[in-house]
Amino acid sequence: MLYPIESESREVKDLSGLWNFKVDKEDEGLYNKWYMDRLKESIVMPVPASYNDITTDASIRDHIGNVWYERTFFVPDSWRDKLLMIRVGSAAHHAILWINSIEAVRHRGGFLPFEADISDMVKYGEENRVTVCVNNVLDWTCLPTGEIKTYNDEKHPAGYKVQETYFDFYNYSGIHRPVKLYTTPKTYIEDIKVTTDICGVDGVVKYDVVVKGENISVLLCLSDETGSIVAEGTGSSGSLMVSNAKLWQPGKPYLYTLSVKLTDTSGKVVDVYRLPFGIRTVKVEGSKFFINGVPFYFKGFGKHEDSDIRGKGLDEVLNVRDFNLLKWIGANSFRTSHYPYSEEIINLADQEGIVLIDEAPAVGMCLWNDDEKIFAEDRINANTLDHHLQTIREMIARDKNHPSVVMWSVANEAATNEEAALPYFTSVVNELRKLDPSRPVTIVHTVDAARDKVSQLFDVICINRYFGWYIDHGVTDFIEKQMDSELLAWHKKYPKPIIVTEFGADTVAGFHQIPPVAFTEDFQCEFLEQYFKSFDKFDFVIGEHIWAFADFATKQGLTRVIGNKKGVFTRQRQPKAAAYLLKARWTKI
Ligand code: GCB
Repeated sequence: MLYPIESESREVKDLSGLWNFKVDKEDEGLYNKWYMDRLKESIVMPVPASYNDITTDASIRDHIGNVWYERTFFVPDSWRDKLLMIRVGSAAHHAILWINSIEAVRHRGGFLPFEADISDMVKYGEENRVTVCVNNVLDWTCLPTGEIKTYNDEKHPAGYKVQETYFDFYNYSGIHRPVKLYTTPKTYIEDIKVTTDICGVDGVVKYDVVVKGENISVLLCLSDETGSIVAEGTGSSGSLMVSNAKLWQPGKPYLYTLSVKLTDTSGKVVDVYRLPFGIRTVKVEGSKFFINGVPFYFKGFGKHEDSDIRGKGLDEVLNVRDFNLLKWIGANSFRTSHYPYSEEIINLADQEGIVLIDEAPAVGMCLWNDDEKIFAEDRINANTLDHHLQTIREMIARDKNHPSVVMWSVANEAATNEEAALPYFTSVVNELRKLDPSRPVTIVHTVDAARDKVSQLFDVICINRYFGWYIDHGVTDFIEKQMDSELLAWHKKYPKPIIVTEFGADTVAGFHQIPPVAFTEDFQCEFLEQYFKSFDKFDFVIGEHIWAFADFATKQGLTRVIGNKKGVFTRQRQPKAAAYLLKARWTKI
């Protein structure tokens, strides 16, 4: 799936802005066909943004079910002989979209784009209407998984409903990423796939172009950052050589552009798409992770798409700030915990040379209770797996060409100690490797090595550990020892590279105490230092990702005082004391 761009043959119209919005409190909109007409008694709502924190009304923030968005747009007459697509960057979590009352597309899953050909639904040279019904209910048939709990007891109003989630971030909802209209010619480039290799000092660029239409020739032209042409070719698949290639390297990115042109039998150019990409290789060998043949050590964070007021809505200002902070602190990577982030963020990572572990939205697959199974007929079952496989396909379709994406993560903290987790993740990993044999695959663990049943499927082991926080809370003295024995146990069972993808302590900015106690900035520093003592002993530890980059919103809970405070930066993206400690460490490694 290609990102919508402009070219001499393509136009893009961004429908971001203020839309009409209505909460479907009685769940009647579908039944009463609200999409047939303008929404009545709507309020104004920005797109892209989560709707939860924008109004002052708790019943909107906490609504479980459908909400409706609507706006009008104009389609110029000049688009009449083109293909017109509508593309939603993401809508959390499920959506149905109508154009002028005609259903154009439905989609399940809140973190990946979907699109539809609406050429035959719009009125050219006139005003049109787009209506989107967005639903935020999570159940066992989708990712992330969740369940609705309904109370029928004397302590609650009859039928009182709660959306139960098993993950630790606020269930922000709404249209989170831009809605765009884009045109292509009727004969067009539907997809491009690029994989790269290095041969001595040269780069090898293998490409596959999917074309919609017949009697068409495909021309390829590869140019460097100065715009100079470095290779040319023809045909819908093949490979191009770039002599003396400049590699895409962590911290030193270099992007080439592959221009794909379609010409008709008379030689006239029909469609043009320019794809930025980097030449680089990734490989796991022994207990090392190589980028371009050089061992790579992951320094960075688990993050969230999260900020004040706009929740999970795309915010380019915030994103650029985040990348500036990552560079300032000496980080080279992050994990898109716990779902695929916006394409705009991944584009930034390509441009800024930040390495990504791209994670599927499979989070909360653990009940933290040994007496109950989550991989079970009435919970994570064949329907969940179908959706997981679909999500993997969509994630790879979207992100396959990004040099910054060096590894896929199939899930965060699943109950991989359960028997049924093995066939489940075997299917997921098989699908992933079939679609993309070029990248290593990982899973992020909470279980311990002795109980894990799935890690033989993966190239890299990722573990999240909270010694001194959820275990022996407030005690930093044994962290090093606890971490040592944990790492050695994993290494003994699976001699593979290990990244510690989470370790962190809630820290309220401005709290200080000496000797340190939990929740102070002093404690966060002392805590992190103990982990580093352990990591630095083992050469199979190939990375440290602190939880978390910044403070973020969670559901309300006894352990969360207005959100999770494990950020090294505040939610407003200002440093806590630990940021200086990390900067000192990471600029040296
Ligand atoms: C974890 C989860 C992460 C939580 C974190 C915490 O293990 O992967 O989503 O936010 O712990 O702070 O509890």
